[in-house]
Amino acid sequence: MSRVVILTGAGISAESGLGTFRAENGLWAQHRVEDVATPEGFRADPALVHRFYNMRRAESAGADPNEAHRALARLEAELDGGVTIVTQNVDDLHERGGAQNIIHMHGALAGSLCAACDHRWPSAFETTPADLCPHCATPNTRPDIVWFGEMPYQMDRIFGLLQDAEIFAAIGTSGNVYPAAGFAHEARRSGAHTVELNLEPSMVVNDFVETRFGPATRTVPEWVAELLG
Ligand code: BJW
Repeated sequence: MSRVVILTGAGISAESGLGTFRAENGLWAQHRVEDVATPEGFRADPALVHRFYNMRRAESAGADPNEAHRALARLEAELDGGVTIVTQNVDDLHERGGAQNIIHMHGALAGSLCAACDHRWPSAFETTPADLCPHCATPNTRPDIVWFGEMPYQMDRIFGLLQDAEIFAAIGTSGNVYPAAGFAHEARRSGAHTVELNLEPSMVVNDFVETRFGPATRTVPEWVAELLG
């Protein structure tokens, strides 16, 4: 077995101390999604959006990868090129946990993007609306994050991987946000074994043949150990 595609969401970083989005006390309970995660919100109040992502960058820097991140890195190393992690997360805990083959489909806190010319560059730790784009020199710096209404990154590559996958796993994601929520359906239609690892059933649980419920720091190392036999 050598083609494993793993979709991760906020739940895999929850036990590292990073908040999820849709929990009762989650990020969307504290901030209106329209204000901080849409291009319209950014145009209306760029300072608020910069503050929100500066806070997220600081929280991410203060968090450490957990056993679930490290188990996926082990799987990737031992299956030697057969594993791709497609993460919706904008933190860098997969990288710091030792994984290498990672697609950040919703962007990354580590990146800045020019809203005027689309130039991308490594983000400063703290950003402001006055920051100039190093390419076009206009003050249109925004976080390189995929907001609602925007096209997630590397979709052609991801759909190619889903079509070829032998195993598709979704870890710690609620299945509320498309296109990621449709990946299990796509992979299963193409013949993959689909497995959900989550604290509770997601919105798309019926697209999975196998389910494992519990905290990611327990279920993911167990699942990886079984796969590696
Ligand atoms: C644990 C755990 C533990 C907790 N162990 N588990 C109507 C129908 C269909 C689609 C649409 C529609 N209207 C609009 C759309 C499109 C829209 C969309 O999906 N809207 C929905 C709300 C309906 N999507 C878009 O706009 C996307 N773009 C797009 O569609 O482009 C067009 C296109 C067409 C065709 C093909 C391709 C593209 C863009 C979406 C961008 C999402 N951006 C965000 C914010 C930016 C990132 C950031 O600031 O960090 O990304 S939204 C937010 O949700 C974030 C996340 O990546 C994303 C997913 O959240 P996630 O990770 O699932 O977190 P939670 O909190 O929801 O769930 C946590 C889970 O963990 C739970 O299940 C817990 O149980 C679990 N858990 N602790 C294991 N210890």
